[in-house]
Amino acid sequence: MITGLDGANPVNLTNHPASDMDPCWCGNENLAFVSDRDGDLNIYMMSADGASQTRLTDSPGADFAPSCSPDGGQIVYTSTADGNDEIYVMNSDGSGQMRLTSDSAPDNLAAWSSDGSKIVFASTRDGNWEVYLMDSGGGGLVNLTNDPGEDSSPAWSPNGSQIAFSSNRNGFWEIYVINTDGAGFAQLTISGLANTAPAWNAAGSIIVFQTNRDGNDEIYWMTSDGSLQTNLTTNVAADGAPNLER
Ligand SMILES: [Ca+2]
Ligand SMILES: [Ca+2]
Ligand SMILES: [Ca+2]
Repeated sequence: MITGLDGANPVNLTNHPASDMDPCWCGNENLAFVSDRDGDLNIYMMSADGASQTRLTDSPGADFAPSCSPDGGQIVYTSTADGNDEIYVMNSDGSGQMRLTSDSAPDNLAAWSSDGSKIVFASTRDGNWEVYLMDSGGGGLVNLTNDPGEDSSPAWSPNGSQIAFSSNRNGFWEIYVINTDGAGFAQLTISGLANTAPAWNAAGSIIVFQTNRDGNDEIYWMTSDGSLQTNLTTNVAADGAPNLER
């Protein structure tokens, strides 16, 4: 689905009987997405009007959670092709597929920094879910969250200085931010319910997220300091996994 920030006029782009999910902008004209239409989960690309749907991966495992590089030239994603969730990178035409992580724990939900030099992802390799940074070539690993609670759903701010993430470290899933150098930690939501899947707008002024605070999953937006928390979707069905055009 594509909608305006006021939630008006959602458009169904894929309209396919298989499950299509995880949409991600690749530049302003193309979207990567995930579908099981060919039997198992693979990553596909289409233009923003839904045309030219092309399969990029063909692994025997599940390929999912695509995130396009800022220049649109590369996609980082998760694949189980080697037995557990690992982070891979490929060119946006599907060529040059390369594994970046190698750990028996799940590694997933990867996203690029605004300059394309680093990748953020989530992993349980240190015993519980943490948010990690690494160089785009797979080196330079840093555990950014390092908390006994579960920390996941990392989203990089457009200027590259902050990571928004969701964590249950205080008993409920809430949205937090932290600077990429580990300073500037702040809790943005205090709802006592589930708040997950944060995503930034292009200006870095707004964070959209998924919450069940109104009784079912809705998409909310707030300013990046946590104020003005507002419902964007307002319907009784589940709405999830927001992703803003950059
Ligand atoms: Ca696959
Ligand atoms: Ca792994
Ligand atoms: Ca943790």
